[in-house]
Amino acid sequence: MDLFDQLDDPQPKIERLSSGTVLLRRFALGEAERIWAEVQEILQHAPLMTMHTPSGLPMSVTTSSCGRWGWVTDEQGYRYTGINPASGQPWPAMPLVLRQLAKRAAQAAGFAGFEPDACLINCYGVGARMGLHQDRDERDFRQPIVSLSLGMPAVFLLGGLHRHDPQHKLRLVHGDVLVWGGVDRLRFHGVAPVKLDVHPLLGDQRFNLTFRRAR
Ligand code: MD3
Ligand code: FE
Repeated sequence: MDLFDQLDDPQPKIERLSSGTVLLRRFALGEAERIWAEVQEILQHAPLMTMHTPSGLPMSVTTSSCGRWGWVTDEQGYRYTGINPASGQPWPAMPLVLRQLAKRAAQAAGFAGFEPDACLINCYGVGARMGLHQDRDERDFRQPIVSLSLGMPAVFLLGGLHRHDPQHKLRLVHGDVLVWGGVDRLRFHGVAPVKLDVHPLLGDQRFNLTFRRAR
């Protein structure tokens, strides 16, 4: 697979990368402005925050959540909570346009009946990254994860089921949706430091929304 083929091609295209991993290129492009407006509304009620890993290190990504459950990390560990620790309030509801996008993407990737109850919102400025990790704070690993990229491009690192397995690089651009499930659900993954490539809608930011079934 060529990392930089189809650079900025606006045409939607479905690519199965492995048995449980499907890249829906530009799947959300037509709705991206509406989605971005919803994200900004959510962030009015649940502002982005810098969270700390259980070992006390600040993450370079700032985060918020919407939906019944929100993902948090602090000295007590990684987990989902029903209350935003910054406000003491429940997380904002997951807007219909987001929930339906996630369901349609999961369906298109072969995971019918996906009902997300959590949406983690990650914001990357220039230089922000996410180290190699697995997503294992959810209860049922038979449920897939749907990820939507908005704004500046990023290079996504897709490893295997073991930390030192070889990694593939994948360039994700505005409107791309990636769906993971089945045998790929516990693959290690991360994001390389984001480079400046100003986006017309989001400016010097990259947002990633991950839709999950937490409980
Ligand atoms: C592969 N976020 O929030 S989402 C995360 O771009 C996270 O912000 C990245 O990894 C981001 O946990 C990438 C794509 C993703 C999500 C879950 C996965 C890839 C995955 C679970 C298993 C394998
Ligand atoms: Fe992850």
